[in-house]
Amino acid sequence: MTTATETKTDAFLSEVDQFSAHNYHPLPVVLERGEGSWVWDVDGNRYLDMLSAYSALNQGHRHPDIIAAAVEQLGLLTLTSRAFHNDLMGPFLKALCEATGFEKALPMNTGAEAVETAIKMVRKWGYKVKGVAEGKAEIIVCENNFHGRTTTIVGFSSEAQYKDGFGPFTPGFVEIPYGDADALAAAINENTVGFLVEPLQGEGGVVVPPEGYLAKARELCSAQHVAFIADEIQTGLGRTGRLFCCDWEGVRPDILIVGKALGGGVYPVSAAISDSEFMDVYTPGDHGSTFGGNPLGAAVGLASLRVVIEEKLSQRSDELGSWFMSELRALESPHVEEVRGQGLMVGVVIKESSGTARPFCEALHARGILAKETHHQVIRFAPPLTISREDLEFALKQAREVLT
Ligand code: IF1
Repeated sequence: MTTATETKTDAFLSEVDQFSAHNYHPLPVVLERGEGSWVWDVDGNRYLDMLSAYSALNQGHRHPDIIAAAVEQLGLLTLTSRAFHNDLMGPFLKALCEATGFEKALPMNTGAEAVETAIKMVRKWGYKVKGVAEGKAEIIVCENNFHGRTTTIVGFSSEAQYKDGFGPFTPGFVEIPYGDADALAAAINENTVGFLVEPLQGEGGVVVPPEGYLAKARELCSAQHVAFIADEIQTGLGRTGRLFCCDWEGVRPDILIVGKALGGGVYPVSAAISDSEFMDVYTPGDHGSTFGGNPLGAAVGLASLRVVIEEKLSQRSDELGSWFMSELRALESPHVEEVRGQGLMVGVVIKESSGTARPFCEALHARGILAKETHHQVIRFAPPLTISREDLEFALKQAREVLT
């Protein structure tokens, strides 16, 4: 029951507390509407969204072109399953291949499914093409990685909590330190089929690897016949100031994984993308998804991709991100250890002596800015790439008050 002093927010929070699994610790804000970079809560407060659903909203909330494409498709056909064809999947995958420069794409829904798609693809490629002995395939992954929440994926996480209580895990993964090309060189052996890496670690705390790392890793993989698999689910589609973060070092992966913003914040759309050498290991019955490649997702994916390209969101991200980061650095906050990132993927690292990042996020919330901490010490700023300079100035003003 809602009493006079109880807000609508309080009522929603207690309902969720009662009926939802307790697998999250969100900020106590209940949103009911969004437009562009702004969201409104159930009590009428307005906030600037500086998280954009962990980069799934690069195009902003309810981008008109994406909504129009979704609405049009809702009036025609939404799901066929892959037992039949639909007339949107082809155009969507063609556009995706053209934008990324690959020959083929396999559509899924969530990021974790696309990662699993890449894992299965590279294992089968290892056995059928590279000639690895049955059951011996190894995939090298990085410490501090985040690739999703399936049992296989959490099995190669270095974060104790992600695995605790969820074993036994899938074997065949080897962990090396992130950003260390020598460690990669040392870890590769005749059973290595792939190297799975985030070109910039998001959940790991917005960790930018040393310059030249991706190019060096690419070289090592090419020399040893190991597939370079880039998880660009969070870094892709303009987030870091290039269409893909690997573009910063002119690196073309063998398998590119995209998700999040491919669905424009409207619908889950992901894909594993590669040339035929890898994709063609899949034969009918090997892999699939009820919803992957469905016409609604394809229409949304096509529109989402177009918006990123036509509105030059990579360039916006690069320009606004550079400016935003330099302004944050210029604050010279006594609480800030470091400001790091690429494009509009920015991490503000709070000094241990100043506590954790959480109270800073709460203070920002109170000032109309939604941001979320990651790895205790890092405030992550990742607004929609469509954000205006004025709105980013507002965020900066609030950050200044909270940090200094
Ligand atoms: C949550 C984190 C971010 C990802 C990369 C694959 C996936 C993700 C590089 C899986 C997903 C999400 C998951 C989401 C919050 C978010 C997140 F904090 F959990 F780690 F962004 F940093 N590869 N990241 O970042 O994609 O299956 O979720 O579609 O609440 O778990 P998914």
